[in-house]
Amino acid sequence: MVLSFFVLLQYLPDSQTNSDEIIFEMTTKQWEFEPNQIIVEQGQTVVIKLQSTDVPHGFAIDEYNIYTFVPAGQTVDISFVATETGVFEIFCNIFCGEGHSTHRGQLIVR
Ligand SMILES: [Cu+2]
Repeated sequence: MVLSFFVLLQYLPDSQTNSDEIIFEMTTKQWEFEPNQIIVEQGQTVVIKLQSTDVPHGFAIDEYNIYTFVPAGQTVDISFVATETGVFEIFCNIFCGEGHSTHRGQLIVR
């Protein structure tokens, strides 16, 4: 009985999620993300290769607890599993100049 419960816990996540990985190349600059919208399927592992082409920026999605710093001119890899469906705001969380408050994008998980 204990054993079968343990086995169920071990295998349930695999049967419910899709293990696909999807990779995006994205740039960030004053004051936009390009592309500024990414669309993925629930359960996918999302990898975003994000390059800042000017000053330091941030990449944040509150609902996914993602807060990443992107140094000027560098590329960082951001990876997460898209567990929750919905429309989520991507925003720059590092002050980057006068248009900082409009430095936004969108993640759609469907
Ligand atoms: Cu910014």
